[in-house]
Amino acid sequence: QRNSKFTNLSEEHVKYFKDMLGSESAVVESFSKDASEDIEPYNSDWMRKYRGHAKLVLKPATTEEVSRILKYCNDNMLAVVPQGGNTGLVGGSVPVFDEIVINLQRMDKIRSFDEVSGILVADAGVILEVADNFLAEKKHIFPLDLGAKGSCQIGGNVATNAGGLRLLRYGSLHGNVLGIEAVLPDGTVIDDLLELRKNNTGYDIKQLFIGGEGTIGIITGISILCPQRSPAVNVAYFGLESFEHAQKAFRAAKNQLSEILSAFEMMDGRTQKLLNKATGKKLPLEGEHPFYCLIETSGSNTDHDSEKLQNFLENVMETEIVSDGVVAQDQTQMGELWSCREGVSEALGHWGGVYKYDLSLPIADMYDLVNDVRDRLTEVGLVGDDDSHPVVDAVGYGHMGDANLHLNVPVRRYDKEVEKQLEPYVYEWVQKKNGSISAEHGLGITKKPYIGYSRSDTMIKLMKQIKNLYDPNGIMNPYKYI
Ligand code: FAD
Ligand code: 2HG
Ligand code: ZN
Repeated sequence: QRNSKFTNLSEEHVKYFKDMLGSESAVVESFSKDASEDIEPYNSDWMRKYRGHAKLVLKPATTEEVSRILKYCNDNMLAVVPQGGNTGLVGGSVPVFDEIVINLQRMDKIRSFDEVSGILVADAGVILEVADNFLAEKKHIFPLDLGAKGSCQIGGNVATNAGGLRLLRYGSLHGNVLGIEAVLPDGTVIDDLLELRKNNTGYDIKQLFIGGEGTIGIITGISILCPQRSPAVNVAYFGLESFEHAQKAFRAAKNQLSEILSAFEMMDGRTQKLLNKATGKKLPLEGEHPFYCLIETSGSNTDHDSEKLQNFLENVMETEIVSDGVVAQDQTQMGELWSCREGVSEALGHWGGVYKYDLSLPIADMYDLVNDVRDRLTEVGLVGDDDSHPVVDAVGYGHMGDANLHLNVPVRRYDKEVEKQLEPYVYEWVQKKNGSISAEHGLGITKKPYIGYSRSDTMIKLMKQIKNLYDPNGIMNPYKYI
């Protein structure tokens, strides 16, 4: 149900925004029929699972413009949805009804970089890969990396508190983001773009925006601590006999590679098989293995790292922890090995749709859920190789180093019967293990009804109080989060 407290957009509103933003490219609208196709990409999400009905997209180029837009929307009860690269996986970045999309893509400037402290200050709309390439030239690295780096924006990353492939090494954005510039719905600019590692002067309000998913304000700039880029990087890819072997490999990697270990990712054999089926990509190892791991090391001394990695490899082969493995010999091979992990999310969409569950679970129990879900779907005859079965398979992969499982159920079509088998079953399973129903993707619209499986009534009440305090009219990304 569209909330009737929100005003319907009128020609007069559109004219106001056009006059304010001036530039043609800053406003996309579908009041005139020929513009309706242009607005389509802003109305549908990366998974093509959600479709909104926005008639207006605004692309401010400055914080001042964001402030004026939000103040006008708040005064006129016009609902809005902040949008970055629109790569989010919980339907948070697209409108549900006719909310105005405020897209940050024109706010794309690096503001400053301090080579001594490693602190980067940049507009929220800078693409993650652009930021990382800029930092590479300065021998630094963005402390976050993920498969959507070519499209997602650093503001979107902060708004979702994205985890990704480097969290094991560099920690979460809650620690790395040092300052935030954001605009509240009433137009107030929060200028907290500090470049300090330490600042114990009261509540750390920026933390509310990290993972706030655009529900209390729009992030327009961030300052972030960026580590030195490691000159020696190695990537290895292993085949393993069982999930127990994967756990042993993780322990061995922590033990023996210790400070140079920068990623430890897990993919089950079914994931890799489907990647191959969907993309035709040849897998790095001969034969099939029930599990695969990808390990990355990053350090400052090539000889030292190579020796450590060599010893580790010898050890895990001798002790039969891993069955087979390959180490990348150059940059191209590193990219090849990484693509076996980074390409998974997109490949699994090949059959038509994917039910995605992004979960934090105790590592030891993590994979049992994938088996249980597959058994459950198989028992009721929903899984099969041909078109008469909606489900292709149930697979598991993820950031094993962070105890973060991605349970994916690729389907030929979204199907109520499949959904009924999966939900709330998966959420109840996770709750029993004291896990989290959203490890890194956020709540958006997908997880909103299920927050109670991971948060107590008291916590939810406090969250609602925060929402009401910052956004009393409720115009910011309505129908989502809580
Ligand atoms: P959007 O999708 O545009 O927006 C996401 C949410 O943030 C929405 O609620 C939106 O309203 C809000 N928002 C966006 N910008 C702002 C802003 N400036 N101010 C306030 N709110 C804002 N996530 C992980 O954590 N780890 C991964 O490894 C990972 N891998 C991925 C791989 C692929 C192939 C894809 C498609 C996605 C992946 N993601 C991953 C999901 C991840 O959340 C997003 O990719 C990314 O963080 C979102 O950035 P975005 O700019 O696309 O934001
Ligand atoms: C990843 O780690 C992303 O690849 C996406 O977080 C996971 O698509 C998914 O379920
Ligand atoms: Zn992930």
